[in-house]
Amino acid sequence: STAPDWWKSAVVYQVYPRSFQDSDGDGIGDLRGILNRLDHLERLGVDVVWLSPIYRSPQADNGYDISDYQDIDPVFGTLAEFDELCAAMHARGMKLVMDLVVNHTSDEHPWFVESRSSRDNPKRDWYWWRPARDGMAPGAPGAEPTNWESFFSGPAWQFDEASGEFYLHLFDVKQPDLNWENSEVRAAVYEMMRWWLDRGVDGFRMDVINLISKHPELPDGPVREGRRYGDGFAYYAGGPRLHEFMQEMHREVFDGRDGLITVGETPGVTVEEAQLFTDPARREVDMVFQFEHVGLDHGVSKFRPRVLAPGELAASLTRWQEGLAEIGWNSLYLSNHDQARSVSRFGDDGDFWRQSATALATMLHLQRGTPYVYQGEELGMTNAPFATIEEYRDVESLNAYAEDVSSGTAMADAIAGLRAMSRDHARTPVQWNDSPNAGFTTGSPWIGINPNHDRINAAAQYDHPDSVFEYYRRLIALRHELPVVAHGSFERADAGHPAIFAFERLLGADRLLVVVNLSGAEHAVAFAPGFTERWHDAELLLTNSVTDAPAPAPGALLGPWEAAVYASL
Ligand code: ISL
Repeated sequence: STAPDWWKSAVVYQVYPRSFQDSDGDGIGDLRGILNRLDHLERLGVDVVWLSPIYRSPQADNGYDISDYQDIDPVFGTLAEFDELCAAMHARGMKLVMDLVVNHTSDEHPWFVESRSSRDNPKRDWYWWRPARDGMAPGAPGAEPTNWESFFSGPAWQFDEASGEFYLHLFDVKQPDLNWENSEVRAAVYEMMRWWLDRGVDGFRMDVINLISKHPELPDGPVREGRRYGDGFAYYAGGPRLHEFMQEMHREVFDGRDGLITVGETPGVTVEEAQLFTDPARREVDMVFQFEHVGLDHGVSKFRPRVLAPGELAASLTRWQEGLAEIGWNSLYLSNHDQARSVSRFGDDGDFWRQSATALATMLHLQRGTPYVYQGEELGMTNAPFATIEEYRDVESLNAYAEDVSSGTAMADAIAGLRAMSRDHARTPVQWNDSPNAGFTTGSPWIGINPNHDRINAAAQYDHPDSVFEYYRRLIALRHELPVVAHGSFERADAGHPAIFAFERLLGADRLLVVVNLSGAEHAVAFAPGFTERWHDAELLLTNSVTDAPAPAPGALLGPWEAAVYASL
């Protein structure tokens, strides 16, 4: 579709290529593997496929550390295979979105190799180089130019012996931050983006795009109790030139091109900032990934999670629905390659596995915004049962564990943190069937396959009306069929108990009522007086349960993780 806001009725599917499908037996997923699985995506009915990074990379952060933006990493394939994949997706009516990782490069990118080669290299200023603090010896504690902590533990600065200065890396030491203050950096990035669009891609998911403008004075951040390093977030996120850069990118790259979709990944973004990013009049991006709901269960840190109170998740999502109702647009997601599996984290992957996976999907897909399905979510894939540190692969997890252990945390507590929150839960291979390697590879998989693939897998779910997969299919079809799903307003409805998330979607005379029990206990529904009367002529459009109640009856009991959607169309 070429309507300017076609993406409002679209569903995006995220592929993490390393874990999707291996075609050559090296144990790592690849482009030909994706090509071989396009039937799955077409059957599900998604409109857009976003590929996590496949560019040439030393793979220090699984491809989020890029050493050549205009080539494919040999582990994934070749440019010719990429073109084949892109054409095959287009032939099936699907669009292809690339991951754009331009807050940082790999330290092996030629730009950085040049930049670090000497202080007077012309590319020195393409990255953030600073001397040690106040003439301190570079190895002395606190000699880093700022006290900022890296996202992946330890300081955000690395000393370079040869040139005698530190460089900034908000993520891994192999991910130096680009200096967007330098207009040559920006021009090089825009040129690369145009090259991909000319090649046929349909848009970008922009990695940590709210970090590209830093406060030029690089002030120290507050040090929380018990922490060694400071929190520089206020100075490296949402910086003074952020929206200038976004608008410049739009002018230089997107103006005059149709049918694209752009989504900014923006950790820590507020509703007000999200409006600035996504107000169409400002010409920045179509939507952003906000992080409020995936931070709710963080305790003193990500790896010390807390249990959510009933209603907390719904309250947060409601705030964003209301916050972007008039200006901007939401992206809707519960999982991605950085988050634990949603059914394990927000649902119940034991007794109520199918019921809670479908309840969460109902809640998400029927909100206003563009839904994102992360590979395996449509099968109800769960967290991995990894019990030892040797089973984990992710740099964030390994660093957090090492820091925990070196600071005296009991090993069992450190492992418990990973068991709940590691990014690796999202990265175990997609479970295609019940064969020993789940149909993912004929070789030895780069990360363990979840043993529950004997029970949770695609082959067991296709065409089974009660499966998680078929339920996702119906939800996706509803967005395509009913304009009220894509374009209706969102009105929260009070259903009595805080564990029940109920809302209406309204578009002209078309109305939907979504009622979801986000708990494993039965609750009575108690709508406000008059509400039930308004819905007495409704039809039951979809449910994950056996109920056949034609309309939401007052006092009706909603079973554990029961979801029901009523329509008056
Ligand atoms: O998962 C996180 C750590 O707890 C997030 O803070 C994550 O690092 C943040 O959302 C940024 O993520 C993106 O950029 C990272 C990369 O490691 C992630 O995979 C990517 O999604 C650096 O490129």
